[in-house]
Amino acid sequence: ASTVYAAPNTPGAAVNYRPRYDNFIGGKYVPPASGQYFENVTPVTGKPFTEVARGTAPDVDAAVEAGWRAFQSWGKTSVAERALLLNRIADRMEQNLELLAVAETWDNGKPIRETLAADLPLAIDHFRYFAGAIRAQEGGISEIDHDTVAYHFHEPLGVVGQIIPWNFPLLMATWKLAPALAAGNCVVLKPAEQTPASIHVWLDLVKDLIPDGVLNIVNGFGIEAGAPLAQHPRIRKIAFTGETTTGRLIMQYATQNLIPVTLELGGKSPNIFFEDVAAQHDAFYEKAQEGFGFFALNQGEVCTCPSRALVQSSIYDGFVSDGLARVAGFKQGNPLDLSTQVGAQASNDQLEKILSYFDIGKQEGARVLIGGERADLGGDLAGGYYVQPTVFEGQNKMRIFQEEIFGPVVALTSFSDFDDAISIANDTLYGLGAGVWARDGALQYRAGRAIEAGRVWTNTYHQYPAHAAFGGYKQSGIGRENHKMMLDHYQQTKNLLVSYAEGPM
Ligand code: TXE
Repeated sequence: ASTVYAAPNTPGAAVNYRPRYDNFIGGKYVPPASGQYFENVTPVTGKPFTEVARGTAPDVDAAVEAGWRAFQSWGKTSVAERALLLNRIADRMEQNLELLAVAETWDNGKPIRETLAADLPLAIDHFRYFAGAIRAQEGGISEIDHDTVAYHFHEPLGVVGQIIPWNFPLLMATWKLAPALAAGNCVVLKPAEQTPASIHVWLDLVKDLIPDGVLNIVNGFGIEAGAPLAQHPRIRKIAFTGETTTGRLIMQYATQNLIPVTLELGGKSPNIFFEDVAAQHDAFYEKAQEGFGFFALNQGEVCTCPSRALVQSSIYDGFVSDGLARVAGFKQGNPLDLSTQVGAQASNDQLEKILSYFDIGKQEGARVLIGGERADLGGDLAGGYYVQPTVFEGQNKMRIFQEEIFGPVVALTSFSDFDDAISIANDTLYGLGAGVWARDGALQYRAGRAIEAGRVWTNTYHQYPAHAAFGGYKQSGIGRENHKMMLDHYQQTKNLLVSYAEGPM
């Protein structure tokens, strides 16, 4: 018998949502200026479970002001104090892992085995990593001449804006929050309107640890709350994760105030299987097969989803038929069931977008090798947003190969040789992730260097350690997340140029 976690707000539940969440400004929950709230729906059943403040420009103003008030002291705290805050947040999360995992699964639809094993542990480690990174950071001194010294200090930016997507609500918030707070900034954060609730469950757990105004949360829609935040004349930086077209808008907003932007945008990542993978049907071959199946991880709602599979023609038939058998074995079902591997898409809009790409793929002549329909799981789940893991076979000029679908869908094609593989891989607007599978070391290296993407996994995929740089080439974004180099995006350099000479210059 498998373990099924109780749904929130039912007997035995690990977490109970409040019926309503306000904005969080200056250390307090504050009703929205509009007086309006919007429903938050769980993708597991398609039913509303709480309501959330519908924030607008006046709420953003109040949050930015609260941030600046807090910055007067937070910006001058010792690195030890900031590291301690991050470590305490991590500890609190670890003590409440199950609660947070159930909250995240309910809000987003992703399987509980993922939230327990990946989303939450990665988020916890992220806080710990930046607690360590900030303590180890050092400035620099340039000796200009015997009596003259240039000191270089890292100073925080001030109040920064952060706009979060719905595919990894807690982890994406953590990716942005941990470095920003470590560097001494205050934050105004806007969660995605599809998944605002788990962040409030998290906030309820940690808010007593955070000085008032250091973290402010304004809920709401992109145009009503996100745009006023990104355009606010008093924020010093905007960080965004979401669609490439929205990223373009964010950059335009940022030009109004000439502030830096970091953008984490879409992808159409190639996953390339060279022929030596199938030289033996051993553990390595199984690992490569697992890598092929990763397109369905997190229901494909990952910016680095390996959504294009490129398999060398000499091994194509056998490799693909083994891959399809694996996909057929994926267990799709109730996301709160510990044995479920594929859960629900995060929203009805996303479900409809994926279904429309099923039609597009079929119309442009791609062949459905498996899946290709909405999944009807019946019972309580009948109203949820479930899609069959799907493999399309076609060629790289098709829209299903060029446009981000953000579902458990892979577009599969073959290649003849190395040059063909690289030219297909790079024939895309995007450049976020890629996978290379090969036994030959020189082949791995040459492919990794030739692919235009910020992260090339080699003989692995979907690993997200805190200390490996992550970010896009081409239209997949600007800047990096993770790794201590991320601190550069949240700090500015103060140079003190001092003469200790007694006499005239
Ligand atoms: O994204 P948006 P959506 C891709 C994925 C998905 C598609 C659409 O392909 O199907 O984008 O998703 C806020 N000013 N990704 O429409 O609009 C919005 O409220 C300021 C890839 O949800 O980019 C939310 O908080 N903010 C991706 C956030 O931006 C605005 C993750 C993301 O929403 C805004 C998510 C505006 N004008 C979607 N408009 C990834 N890279 O992982 C929207 N927002």
